[in-house]
Amino acid sequence: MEFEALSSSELAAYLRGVPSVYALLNQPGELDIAEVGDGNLNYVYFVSNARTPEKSVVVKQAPPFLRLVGKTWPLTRHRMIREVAALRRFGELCPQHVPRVYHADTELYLMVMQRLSTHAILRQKLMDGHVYPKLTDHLSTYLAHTLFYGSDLFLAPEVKKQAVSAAINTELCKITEDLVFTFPFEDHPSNVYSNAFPKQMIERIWRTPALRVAVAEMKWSFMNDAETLVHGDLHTGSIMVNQDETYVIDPEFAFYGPMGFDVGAVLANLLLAYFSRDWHDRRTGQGSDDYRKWLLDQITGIWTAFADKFRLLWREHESRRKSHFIGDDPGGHCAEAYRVRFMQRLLANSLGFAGCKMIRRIVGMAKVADITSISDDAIRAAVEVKCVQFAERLLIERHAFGSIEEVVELARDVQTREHRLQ
Ligand code: SR1
Ligand code: MG
Repeated sequence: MEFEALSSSELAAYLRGVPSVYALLNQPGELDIAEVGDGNLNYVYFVSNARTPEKSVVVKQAPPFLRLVGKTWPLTRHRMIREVAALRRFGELCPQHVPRVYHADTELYLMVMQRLSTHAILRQKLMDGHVYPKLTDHLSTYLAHTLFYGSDLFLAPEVKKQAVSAAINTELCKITEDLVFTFPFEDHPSNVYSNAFPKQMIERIWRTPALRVAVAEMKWSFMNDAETLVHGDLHTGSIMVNQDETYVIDPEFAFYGPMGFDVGAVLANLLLAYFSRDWHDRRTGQGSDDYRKWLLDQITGIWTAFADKFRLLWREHESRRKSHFIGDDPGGHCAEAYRVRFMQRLLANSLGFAGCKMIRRIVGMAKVADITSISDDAIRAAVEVKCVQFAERLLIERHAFGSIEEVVELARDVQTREHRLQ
């Protein structure tokens, strides 16, 4: 049967038949229902009790196609099962930063989840120049807990292998393999270049061997390094915030992959926010350097606090149980030396993934509002060129950065200097 999105009356009737949800909504007489999905994949509804609107939930349903494109891009609806499983797992590991799933329906590929009614999508708030004092602490905690507890650093080998196989997400991984690592770097019909984006820059992306090799290495890592359960799409549109709380939503791309893929996504999207700042300052009538500095401080702070928290979890765990990796190690010196190497490699990987993710948002088909909302073609192209120049350096030089401070220094340099196209 052909898929039809649920009408409000169909959804209301359905929810009335789910006792736990009906109770959460305070036994509603009438429901207010609005379809609000602006993501690329699914339908999303806000549902609230018409009499007591604070009693409210979110319903998310996966259609059998990619919503961004429509029925000509079919997708199995199984992704909803993956998303529910990932939300539940991340919710166990980090409940303060993951919305609760109240109900999941494996026949309608639908879930009912916590409504974050006092929170907003981080991307839009960054564009508007808002500051979130707890963001660094919250995101670093989320990353440290989810990435550490899903990995072989914590799980027993047989449990980890079971978890890897249970999280296989072939279809959505293929989207990432194509749209993040392949199509943006070749002359592909799905690419979209902004009006004034220089042809020279497009050619440079296609024809710089060191860049293409670096991207191939990152793609290999994405496809082969089953290190932990990653969110898989952790851009600033997947993060909801207010002054007190931070939630990570939408893990339908979750699978066992490299830790740096999530860290890199966060860094990449903060960097896109940073490089597009000139325009948004102008648009919002702001214009102080303080906000640029705050964005760069988030990049430094999130990596540094993440690395500290991750190492702490690792050390604490090792103090209770012998490491799988080092074995007998009186004094713990080898374990400490291994940790230093591990974190250095993780930083390099995160930077490589960040580079791919920045370039895909500039030349690939799925873009971000930080950039697309720039209505002046010349300004947009100038921002895009800076993003690509910076991303290229991240990819090619990722092993040479000794610290996150060096990355931020480069960002400042690319932002302030007039960079000629070579
Ligand atoms: C075709 S789907 C495009 C993108 O939307 C998601 O948010 C992922 O980033 C995916 O690559
Ligand atoms: Mg999403």
